[in-house]
Amino acid sequence: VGVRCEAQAIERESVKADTGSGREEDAFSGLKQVCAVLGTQWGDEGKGKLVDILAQRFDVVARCQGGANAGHTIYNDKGEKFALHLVPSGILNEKTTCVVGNGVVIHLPGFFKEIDNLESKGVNTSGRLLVSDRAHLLFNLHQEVDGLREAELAGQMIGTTKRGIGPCYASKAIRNGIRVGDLRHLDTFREKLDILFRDAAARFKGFEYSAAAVDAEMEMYVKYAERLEHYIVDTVDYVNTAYAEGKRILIEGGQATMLDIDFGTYPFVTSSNPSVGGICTGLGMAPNRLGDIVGVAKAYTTRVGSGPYPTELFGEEGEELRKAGFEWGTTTGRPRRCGWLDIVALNFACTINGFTAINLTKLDVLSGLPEVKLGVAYRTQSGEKLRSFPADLSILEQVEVEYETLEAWKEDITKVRSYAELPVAAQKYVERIEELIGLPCQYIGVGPGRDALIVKQ
Ligand code: 2SA
Ligand code: GDP
Ligand code: MG
Repeated sequence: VGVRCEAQAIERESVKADTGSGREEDAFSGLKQVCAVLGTQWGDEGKGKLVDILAQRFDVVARCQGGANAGHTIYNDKGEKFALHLVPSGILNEKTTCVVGNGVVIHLPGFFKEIDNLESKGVNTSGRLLVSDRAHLLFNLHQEVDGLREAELAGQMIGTTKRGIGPCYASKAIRNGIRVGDLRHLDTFREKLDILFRDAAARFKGFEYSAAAVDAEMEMYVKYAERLEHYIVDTVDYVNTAYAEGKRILIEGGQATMLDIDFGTYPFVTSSNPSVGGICTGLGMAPNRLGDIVGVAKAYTTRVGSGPYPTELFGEEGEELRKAGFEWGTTTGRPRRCGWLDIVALNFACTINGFTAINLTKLDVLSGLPEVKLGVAYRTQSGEKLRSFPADLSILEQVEVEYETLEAWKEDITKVRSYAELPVAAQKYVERIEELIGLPCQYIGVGPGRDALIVKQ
């Protein structure tokens, strides 16, 4: 395995002693004080599951971008399922404090619903959930505008989650957004809301301005302001003080690099930076504090929403993967498009994020297929091999993918817990990926449960 692996091996060796605040030694003891878990593909790689597992070794789990478009499915030890959207996936570990950073956009009705749901399932969130005063509020009107924009785009629609994400980030960028901290100044809050309503009405025929609607929203936010008050903190100060005190911080990415507004398949992307830069801007954490950056990659690929997808499988092949992997959206229930693992896209994500290791997930889903394939290169119509993932969608839409076909395995691997017990064909699949990306697949997922993880030593 290439240069990236060697560098990582040396790094790991040098941090062996840093095992955290007196916790037991385990397979994760080598992780440094700050660790990020980021998506490498088009989302839904299984980031939530890894964050939930790692949360036991961290004091703080933080989200830094996105909003309730994210859907992170996790299972507790009793096998109960939790679908989280805004609340970080560390919430099931009662010793962890969860932070919603400044880069996140927060729909308060949804946020409180999520909290109520967690509480009803016996998860105590009290004092364990902090929200940045700098985070932007996402209003129902942003969701409405999201729907109107999609309708306007007709055949060119992005396929958003319609959770209002793009319009809320647009308000932030155009500087009439309303922040969590503004809930402390209710005297000027209505005026700010009124501007948002008027803006939407001026832009969209289908959006009716009414002072009564502004009043109704205002009434709701007066109540929310009271309920949210004890969650609001300066999370920049909180996270950096925690760091200075030696606390261990885990960062949970939402969406993924190929959906990044700068690096993804623009315009078929989300409106935030799910890649590594989003941590600095969305949490106020300096880049040199990041220790481990784990890239989560599905052993195949999925994409929900529109946009180019070179290794997509259609017809029965795609359907087979969708059923085996249960590939339906956690937030919207939409069927996910499925395809082979795309090494070109994965290498692009490795370059941008500087991953220190990969968590290869859902390897179990490939069991029983007649053969497995890896998309290893893109060629243009004229036969030219591309050096990197192209920005130009007209090129991307026409690339010819070069595949490597590997031997498949029939065995059910969901009970396997050590790398050596994996069928040789599965090992070869993993090792070929490592070779192609020059990084170790240190964690390998073989099922949705917490225990269904192989740590490759
Ligand atoms: P948006 O809503 O503006 O962020 O949509 C823009 C694009 O980003 C994609 N996107 C996602 N892709 C995969 N998973 C996401 N979260 C949910 C999940 C999705 C769901 O965990 O399954 O339930 O449908 C997510 N969030 C945003 C989206 O599909 C658009 O392509
Ligand atoms: P996230 O958005 O990256 O957190 O991923 P999602 O939770 O949206 O989607 C991943 C899905 O795969 C969830 O239903 C997980 O329970 C499930 N999952 C995660 N890892 C594995 C794995 O290794 N094998 C299988 N079969 N399922 C997994
Ligand atoms: Mg998801």
